[in-house]
Amino acid sequence: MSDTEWSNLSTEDRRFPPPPELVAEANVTAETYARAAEDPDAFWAEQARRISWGTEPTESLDWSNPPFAKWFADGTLNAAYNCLDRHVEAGLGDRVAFHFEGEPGDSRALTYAELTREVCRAANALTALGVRAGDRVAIYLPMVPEAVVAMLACARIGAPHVVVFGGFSADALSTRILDCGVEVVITADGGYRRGSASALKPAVDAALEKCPDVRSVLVVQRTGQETAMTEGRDIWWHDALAAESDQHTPEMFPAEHPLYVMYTSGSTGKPKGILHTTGGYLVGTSYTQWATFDLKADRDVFWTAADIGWVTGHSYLVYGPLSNATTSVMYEGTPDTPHQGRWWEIVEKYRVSILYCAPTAIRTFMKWGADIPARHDLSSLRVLGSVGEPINPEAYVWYRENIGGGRTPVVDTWWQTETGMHMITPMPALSVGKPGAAMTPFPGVSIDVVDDEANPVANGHAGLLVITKPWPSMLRTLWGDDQRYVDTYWSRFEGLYFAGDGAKRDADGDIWLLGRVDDVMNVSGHRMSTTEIESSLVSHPKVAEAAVVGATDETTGQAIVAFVILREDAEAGDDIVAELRAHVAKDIGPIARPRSIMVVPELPKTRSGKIMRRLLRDIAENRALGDVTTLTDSSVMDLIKDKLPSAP
Ligand code: 6R9
Repeated sequence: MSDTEWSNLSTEDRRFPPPPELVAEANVTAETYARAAEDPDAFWAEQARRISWGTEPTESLDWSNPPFAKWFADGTLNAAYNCLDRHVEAGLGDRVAFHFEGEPGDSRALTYAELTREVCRAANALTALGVRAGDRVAIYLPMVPEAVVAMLACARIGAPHVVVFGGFSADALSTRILDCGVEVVITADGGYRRGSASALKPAVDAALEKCPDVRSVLVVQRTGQETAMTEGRDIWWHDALAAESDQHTPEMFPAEHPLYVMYTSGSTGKPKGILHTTGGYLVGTSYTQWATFDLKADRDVFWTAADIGWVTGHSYLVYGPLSNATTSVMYEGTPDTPHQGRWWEIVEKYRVSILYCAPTAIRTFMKWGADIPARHDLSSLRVLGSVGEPINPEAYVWYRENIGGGRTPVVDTWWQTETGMHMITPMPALSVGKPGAAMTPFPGVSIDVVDDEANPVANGHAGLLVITKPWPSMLRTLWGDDQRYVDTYWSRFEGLYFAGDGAKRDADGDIWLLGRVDDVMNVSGHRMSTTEIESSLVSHPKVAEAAVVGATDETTGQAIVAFVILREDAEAGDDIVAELRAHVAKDIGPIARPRSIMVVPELPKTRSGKIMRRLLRDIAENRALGDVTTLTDSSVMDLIKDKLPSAP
């Protein structure tokens, strides 16, 4: 059996055609795909006209020095102007840009006019601190509007921002500050999380002990808690902004001017600083947000329930929505504070029409039970999105039925920090949805599934996901490490971008993601996808979440070990393990039956909701735990170990 012959036997044949009222007003039609396929360069040049340029670009892609792409290279623009001023100039100043909902229940609406003035003040304040175009600024904030203001102020003056997730440690922050040569940091006293104020500033103080080059720290006051300020270095954000004018003339920057660096963990070694530049990134995020969610900016209320410290927050909470003059919701806290219906209360309050979140959130809501969303009026919702991991068919159908009232299409969007924008997704007003499948390459994007020799696989087969042509919002390199960029993404196959994900094409040629290639299991010579076995477990009525790993096994090479979280109303019972093993064997085949199944209270996750299977493998193989610094909550590993009867 060749390395890329996967055993994928599961079948899913439920289908959901698009609702007629969406079809009648579809943003994207079959003709869009045809036009994009015929001439991708011309197609992207057409999309570039969504953006307001200082100097219009005369060409789309410059691929003369692969794999280092340039897009719209002779154009100039200002990203903040595109997200703010131009909407105010067009008479949309009074439109709400953000309905901010704080965890304690405070709320605040910011119009485009107000946001523009705040960003101008902040841009002036950064300039006064000596920040110049090209200087990197770190942003370490909770989910508050100032995070958006800070990002756009940086963009406005051409200073690439480096947003570090507020849940990361002082160590993670200092590593990123040092790698990126940051001299100015924007943070807050603290933020609200799980019902109480949690401090942020002490982590900055600790991080900066290792970062002597940081000369200024702007501190947003969010919680009002006691905060130590270092004389000569720390300044309150509100004082700095109050001292500045709310007028600022945006400078036009070349399209390839760096917009931001976002760090993402590699499978080995230090985090990778993904570099995005201005023109292509803005065209890509703007067009995809409009197309994938069938956005009607004059009436939709859009909610990306993701942290700003994740690429989803950058592309679909900030740059995409704002460039399209969208009204968005921004929520600070956790979904169960003060009660498990908080999200649905927010949907009802703001009449949210498009909701975009991660499968992990959906599975958590499944665990809590359908009666909780049922208590709220969710009739405003018309499109639902998913991102971050493969969405199990059962979670997809639950989402559609219990959140979307059985009306709403679900778009499962596959993309990466590196791609900057959606790359594979159905279209809500066109596709006949298949639960669990991301389905179709985005118009103007070229995707393939190949075997180990880079040959495209036939329909019905699985292999490795590659991107075969450059796209506007692709990463340009890894910060300070061109060689690692080439090695990581462009060396596996000549001329193809290697995404690191497994995928299969079904009989119709539609794409199903199978999980990271480094998570793939090999059991008695069968290459098995963690995703498919997890989906089978989640399809059992008693299971809310599942994580599957391959543990070394003397006879089979690897053995399937599963960790499951039961639904809140499920009776565990003594025979649950036998019941679940039999269920998988029946659903997929005896080869997929897990060797052992452990019922656990929590699973280790990253900030973007990805299960850290590496840590579960450590447990399954009885090893000391590896690095836990990117876990949202490192105590879950103790919780899991405590609950285990006996690790195999
Ligand atoms: C946006 C984001 C990228 C990795 C990616 C893949 C997984 C994301 C997915 C998905 C299946 C989807 N992933 N979306 N897998 N279906 N719809 O998540 O970026 O944090 O860089 O992660 O996430 O494995 O390679 P990032």
